[in-house]
Order: sequence, then C-alpha cells, then structure tokens
Amino acid sequence: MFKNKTLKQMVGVSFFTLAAFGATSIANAANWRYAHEEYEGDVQDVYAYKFKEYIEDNSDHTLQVFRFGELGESDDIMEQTQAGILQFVNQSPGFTGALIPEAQIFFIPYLMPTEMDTVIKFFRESKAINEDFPELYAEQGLELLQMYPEGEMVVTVDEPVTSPADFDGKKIRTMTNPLLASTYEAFGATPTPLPWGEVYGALQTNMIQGQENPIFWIESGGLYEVSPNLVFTKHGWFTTASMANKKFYDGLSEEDQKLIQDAADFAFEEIIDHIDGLAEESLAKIEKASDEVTVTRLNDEQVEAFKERAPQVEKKFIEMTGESGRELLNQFKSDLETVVGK
Ligand code: 6CS
Repeated sequence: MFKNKTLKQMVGVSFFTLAAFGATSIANAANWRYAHEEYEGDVQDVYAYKFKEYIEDNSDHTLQVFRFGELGESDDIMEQTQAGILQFVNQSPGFTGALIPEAQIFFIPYLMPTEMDTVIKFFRESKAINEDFPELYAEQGLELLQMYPEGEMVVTVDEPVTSPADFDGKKIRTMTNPLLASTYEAFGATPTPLPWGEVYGALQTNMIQGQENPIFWIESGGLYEVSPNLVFTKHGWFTTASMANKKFYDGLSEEDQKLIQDAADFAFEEIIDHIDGLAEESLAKIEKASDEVTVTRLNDEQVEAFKERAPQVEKKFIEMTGESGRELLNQFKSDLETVVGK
C-alpha cells in the first residue's frame, strides 16, 4: 500500500514534471527562417536541408527554407538577413563581395588549386577561411557559419575559346562584384555584371555571349541550352557561405549556438560527400541532353596565357581592399602552401 502510494505519487510527479518540461521546451521552440540562392536539389539546397535536418533532429526548433526567387534575388535575401527578417542566409562571395570587399579574394584567378581533395583540405584547415573571414563578416552584422566549395568554375560561351584573344568583343556575365569584372577584363572579354535572374534570358537574346559557373549549375539551370560551348579554364572554384544574423545569434543560449555550429559542421560534411563526382555526373547529363554542346579543356600552354594575367587582378584586389586585403591574401597563400605541401 505504502509502496503503491509512493509509486502513484511518483507517477504524478513525473507526469507534471514532464508536462511542465514539455511546455517550457515548446515555449522555447522557435521557427527560424533560412534563405539560399539555388533551386531544389542544388548544392546550397542540399546544404540547407541537411542543416535543417540536424536542427530539427536535435532540438524543438524548426527551420523554414526559402529557395531562389521565393524572397527575391541574392542581394534581397542578404538585406532581409541583415534586417533580422531572416535568421540565416547562404550567399556566395560572388555577391557578398560588393558588401565585404575582401570576400572577392575567391575571384583572383588561379589562386585556388583545381584538384578537389586539396580544395577541401584548404576549406577545412585554412586560418583565412576559419578565423579571418568570420571577423570580416561580423563587421557587417553576420555570424559566418561555414564557407564551402560548390564546384570548379567552367566558362560557357557562344563559341569555343582557347586564348584571351578569343574573348575579344565578347560580353561575359559576371556575378555582381567588381573584382570578377576585373578578371574577365584581364582575360580579354567585356565583363557584364548581372544578378542570376537575368542570365538565361540575356544569353538567349545574345545580350551576353557567355558566363561562368560550376557544371552542376550549368546543367540544373539549363545554361548549356543557350550557351553550349563549355571551356575548362582551371581558373577557380565556386565558393559559397552560410551565415546567421549576428544579433540574433549572439542573443541565443550557448546550447542553441552550439546546435547551430554543429548543424553547420554536419551540413558541411554532407556537402563534401555530395559534390564528390557531381561535376562528372552533371556533364554526362548535359552531353546526353544536347548534341550541340562542345567541351574544351585548355592545355597547360593555353592555361598559361590566362594565368599570366592573374597578377594584375591580384593588384586590383589589393587596391580595393588595402592593408586588410593584403594580410588576408598573404594568409590565404600561406594556408594554401601548407595544404599543398602536405
Ligand atoms: O551564377 C550565379 O549567380 C549563381 N550560381 C550558383 C552556382 N549559385 C547561385 C548563384 O546565384
């Protein structure tokens, strides 16, 4: 009897404790908003959904993901994040470069290695990526969570290009940061900065004669339909970054901050797996879908003709960013040396 009473009491206590705990945790559960720049199944979308999966599996919070176009262009989702309307955004330095000039470092051609394992090691270990960039983003009210590669840059153009002279008179679309425009100027083309939403139409109507992007995007966005000559110039990788509104992030409990960091790490590992072999698969799909497509892989001598123009872009980068850019570039190069030397 005494035993039974105790049990009853215990059950009663645990019921109320659990109910109270549940109510507290539900009261603390938030619905966070996350926007990115790509379509369903693209690299940023896979990352976002892995981030969401981790958050939702490990807390009571939920995450609502918005894809390209649902809330506007890349610049719009960044503005909404800085204003605190969105808690998270994934924006590539191609656009962030207008806000954080140092982020344009990814557009100095031939700075990044082309070999995937080296690129990944660099993202994992680089001090510039993991320590210096978070400070630069923080100055703009952003908590940088992760920088990650999406794929090697490939140029698509209205006819095959093998030398800077072949770019003469061609308008090549660039993302909207001034350094990328300098790169295409150095390559002999006429750079034309445009937001993503205008690229397909501009190629279709011959307002521009080419653009650059990783192969998966050339396939998923159907760019090969209107710009069928693919040129592998080996000049860089498409990089992107996930981040949070810093005020929102700083106001969270330590537990939630850790949850977010762990979710970003989890999504990073998943994306590294996802991009392995993605370019080859996407190229195969493109070649299957179109008879018009040509693939030109520049040989070492042809690459050299483009590469020898890189120092002028590096000089421009330092002009645009001053001492902080020079220091970042030195760190970037030393991190790369460490990774390549391993
Ligand atoms: O070229 C662009 O603007 C787009 N490219 C990729 C691979 N992702 C998003 C970005 O807006």
